[in-house]
Amino acid sequence: MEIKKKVSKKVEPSPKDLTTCDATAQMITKARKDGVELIFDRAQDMKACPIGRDSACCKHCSMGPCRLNSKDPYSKVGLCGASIDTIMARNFGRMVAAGSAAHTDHGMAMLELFRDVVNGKISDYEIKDVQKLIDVAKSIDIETTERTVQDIANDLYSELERTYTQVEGEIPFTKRVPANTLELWRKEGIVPRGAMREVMEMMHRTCIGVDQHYENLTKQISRTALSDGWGGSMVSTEISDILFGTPSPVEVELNMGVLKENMVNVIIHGHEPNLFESMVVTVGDPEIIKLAKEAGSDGINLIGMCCSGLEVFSRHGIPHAGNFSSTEAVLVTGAVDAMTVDIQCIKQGLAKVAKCYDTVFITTNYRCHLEDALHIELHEHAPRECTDEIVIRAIARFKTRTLPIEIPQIVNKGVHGFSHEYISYMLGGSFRGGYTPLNENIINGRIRGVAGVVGCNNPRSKQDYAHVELVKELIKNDILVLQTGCSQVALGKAGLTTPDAAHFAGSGLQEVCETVGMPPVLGLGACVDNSRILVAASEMVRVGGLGNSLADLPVAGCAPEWMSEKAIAIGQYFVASGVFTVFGVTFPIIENTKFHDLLFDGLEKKGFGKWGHAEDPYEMARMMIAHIDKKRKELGIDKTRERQLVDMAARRDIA
Ligand code: CUV
Repeated sequence: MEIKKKVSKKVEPSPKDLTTCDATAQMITKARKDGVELIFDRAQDMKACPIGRDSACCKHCSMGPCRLNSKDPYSKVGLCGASIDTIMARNFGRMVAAGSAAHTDHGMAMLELFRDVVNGKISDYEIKDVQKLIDVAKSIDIETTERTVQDIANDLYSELERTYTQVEGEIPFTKRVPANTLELWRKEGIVPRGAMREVMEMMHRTCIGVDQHYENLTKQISRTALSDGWGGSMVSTEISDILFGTPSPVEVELNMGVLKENMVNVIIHGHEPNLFESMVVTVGDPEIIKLAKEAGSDGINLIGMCCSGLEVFSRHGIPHAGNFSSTEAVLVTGAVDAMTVDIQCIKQGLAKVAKCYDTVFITTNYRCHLEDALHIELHEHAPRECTDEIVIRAIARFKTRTLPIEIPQIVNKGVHGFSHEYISYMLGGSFRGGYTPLNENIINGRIRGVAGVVGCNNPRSKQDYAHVELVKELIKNDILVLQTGCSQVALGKAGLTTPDAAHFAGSGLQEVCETVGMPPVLGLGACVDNSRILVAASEMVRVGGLGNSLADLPVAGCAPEWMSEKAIAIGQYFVASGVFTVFGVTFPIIENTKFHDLLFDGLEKKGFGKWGHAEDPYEMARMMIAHIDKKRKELGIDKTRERQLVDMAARRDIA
């Protein structure tokens, strides 16, 4: 182990101030002892640039970078004359373009895999969920009666390819958008044509000297984001379900205690489920298991992290070790024999921490290489070549382990894997499937509304704290919470994703949860699976009684600890779809500017959703509940009800 002693210049904050995750805190302490630097340390050393944070800086040409005064934003303009609104809107647009591109490129990779499975070029994967194939095909008007699976699949491929490559017209999944919402998009000229076109146009329009009106830019910002939510991401979710199976609820184990000292521990971190699916086959191979046992282990222990983990833990019951802020910390255990990464949210810092603890650190995707990582590329026509080699290298590392191992002995259990199809089945049963019971319970007030709480960790705020406190407040106030991404890992670790957690909910939501046997917090999968929330919300409109557009629903969204450009793209497609969306930590737009007013107020007046921002989770809850109550009132289903505060005793209880 090459460990360099770090000379600490300042007093280090207590690990308990950096995270509410006890396992991560334990590993921060160990890393400090070992002299190993983690993201938490870098967050102390590197202060965020205040001008960049406020988006008051433009570096779209070499006359600058131009820096405006975020305290007095209209006092200056850039060299070309660009105003603060233009600069912020362009920066925001590029964040949306980058985030949308990430989801969309991932979705396109899944669709290409599907194409080659269907045309027989790839034989290691197959169509696992034929019913889902038929349902998705029907939803975009593909004829399915008396046709072969092959024929339907071929048509589905050609239709969905338009999501990406089409240059004129509307992307296929606009057929799922409630009529009034779609009408608004058409009126505003923001129905996505194809994701590639929208991202390209967004980049063009944000170049020096092109679109310099924040209102016009905002239209393309929405159009680009919608090509992600109703396009790239939605295709990714649907195709992954068709190929690997639609998730259904299963009890899974979370937290670092899922590592086993006497086993070969292999962690998969990233976003694309194809590698993971092949890895499941590898670790089940008797020959490979034999090799692991010959090396003196009790077997191979496959574990997921971040969104990769969320894609598969409900499909295969594979344990999950933690979310974004814990990916370096887990290596500090010394127990990880190999960590493989593919795309997105892969910290470059991982390579260095892996080196300190002799973990084999492997990149597997041609799009994502890192210095100091071993690259073993996954080729979908022969995925086992990659996954077998990874496990063989992990076994070799197990055999030569020399470092002391410290695994935090914490394992939490949660029920995860709720697809929008399962929610329909669960609430109505096979006799009366559908969203009618959900709508009825919202109308009768047992459920006050629905919130999507999603997104990352950000070391600028205490890990998991805002996720957990916000969700506790929401369920206490009878708001059903749907989750994706790192947020649901936070809630899983906090024990709120079990049916038993129903007693932390308000009496109405509790009653519904107990009748159905469901948790008050439903984990729906990875970030791309936010599309499941869009589909569920559209079903709520279709079933009736809650208005005619997505903007009428008593729902709200939140990413309390966001950090990625992907989160901004997600937020914008929720806002453009009609949802009030609150972001925590920080927001890259200066208050009291015209662009801020448009995003935080003006869009709602036009019939869209709007943005909100707060750093405190209780304030986020207040804003979301107030919005839900406003929508209930507009629908005429409001009853006077007091907001319930979680008192200290109840909070301790939940923790
Ligand atoms: Ni795609 S985008 S940190 S892994 S949720 Fe987690 Fe989720 Fe954000 Fe990344």
